[in-house]
Amino acid sequence: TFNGTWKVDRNENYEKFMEQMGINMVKRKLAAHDNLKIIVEQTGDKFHVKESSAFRTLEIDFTLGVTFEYSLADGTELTVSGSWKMEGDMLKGLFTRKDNGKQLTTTRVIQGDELIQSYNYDGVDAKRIFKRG
Ligand code: MYR
Repeated sequence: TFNGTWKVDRNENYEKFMEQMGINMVKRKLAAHDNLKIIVEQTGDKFHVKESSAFRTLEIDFTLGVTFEYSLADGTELTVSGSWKMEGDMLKGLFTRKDNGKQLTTTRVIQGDELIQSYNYDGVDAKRIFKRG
């Protein structure tokens, strides 16, 4: 169900979230308009995600329940480590920042024709909402 091409359509509270993450203002302004696109290919419990944005292109492979590392697209050395699991129709990610040990949780769910990705870090929630591209 997550398979396909998804382009970010709008954000909710994403700048506040990035601020809480410690991303500086210039990068926040750029990241709020990064034209993020993800292409998701799921085969069983394995995912291949092609990410492209104004910042970079990247291919990520992960398996549900298996820890991997992911570096954020903001150009800093910010790296998280964690994993995704499936709960019903929802992808739930639990990641830990390598620099400070704080947790970042994120979920992906399909609602109608949209993919909603929610984020929580240090008490701040945000969403990025994607449409099929
Ligand atoms: C993927 O499934 O696309 C790869 C793994 C994503 C890990 C999610 C980590 C959260 C990214 C937060 C970006 C916030 C930038 C301040």
